[in-house]
Amino acid sequence: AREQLQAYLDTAIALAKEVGPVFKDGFWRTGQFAAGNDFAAIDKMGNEADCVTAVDCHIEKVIFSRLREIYPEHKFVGEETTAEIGNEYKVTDDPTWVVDPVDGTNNFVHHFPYTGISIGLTVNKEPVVGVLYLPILDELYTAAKGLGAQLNGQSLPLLNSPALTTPTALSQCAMLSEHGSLRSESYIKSRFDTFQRLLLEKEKGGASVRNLRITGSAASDLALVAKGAAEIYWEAGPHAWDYAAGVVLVLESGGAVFDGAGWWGSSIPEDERSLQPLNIWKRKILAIRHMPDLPGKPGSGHEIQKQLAADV
Ligand code: LIP
Repeated sequence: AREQLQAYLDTAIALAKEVGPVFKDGFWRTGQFAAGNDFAAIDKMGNEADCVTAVDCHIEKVIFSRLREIYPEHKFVGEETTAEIGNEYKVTDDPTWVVDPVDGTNNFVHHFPYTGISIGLTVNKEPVVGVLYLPILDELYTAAKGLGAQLNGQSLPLLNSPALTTPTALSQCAMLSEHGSLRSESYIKSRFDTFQRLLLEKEKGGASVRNLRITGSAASDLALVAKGAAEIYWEAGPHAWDYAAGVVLVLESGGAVFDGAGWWGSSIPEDERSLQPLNIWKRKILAIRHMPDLPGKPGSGHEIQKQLAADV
């Protein structure tokens, strides 16, 4: 099984590298003002905050056609293919490649560098392989279950000094989140209410995070947690293709992931881990770095979970 996972991982890495040049080239040509040419950003269903580009569609096609050649019996779920067929997909136990050809499309269109190619694989519904390539930042994140996580070949997390990696209070934690692309008052309000709570709770005698960052790419957020550049990522609403690869990066770098039903990760005591496979189709996710000294154990995620209880 180890060899099989390594082979899947190698395939995903080769594919990400193959489409990297198209991504890089398209990054500077694509734009919101490129109307009328091949590189114009197109709104999905009239929502300017949710767009697609020719590069998204091209990369997804290349990745899926290659994967179909190599693994004809596998299943495939991709952001653009799914959009084309009316957002329908089936989740089975079969090996399933879950791909976002351009995660952070808004960033791509605005030339903001946190945008990349996210390739995940689930087996028995469990995410087991994750590759995220951020071509503009020259960062290739790779991970497979039991095989560890790496950034450009270096093991993650990058920081391994206990003093640097283990905050002892929520107020020492940097948090990443996203406000998503839906523009309805209730949706935006619920997210900003949560942000407000997380930043102000200390004023009411509770615990607040140190700061909040929004990169515009869920996959990048998870990679940043895996890397050691932030302690927490939370989002309600992203799709499975936004974070199928990223959760493997977090889990394999020693972090933990909560999907609304339970916790996963080697840093969570075994009897506290969920028995169900991690459900990436739920569109709710909380990922943390390994923080054993944070109050509210086990797994230190409980303290944060308490703050996010209404939302996760
Ligand atoms: C985006 C995510 C982002 C989320 C957006 C959107 P896309 O992915 O990465 O975190 O908040 O709703 O799903 O659509 O740019 O690939």
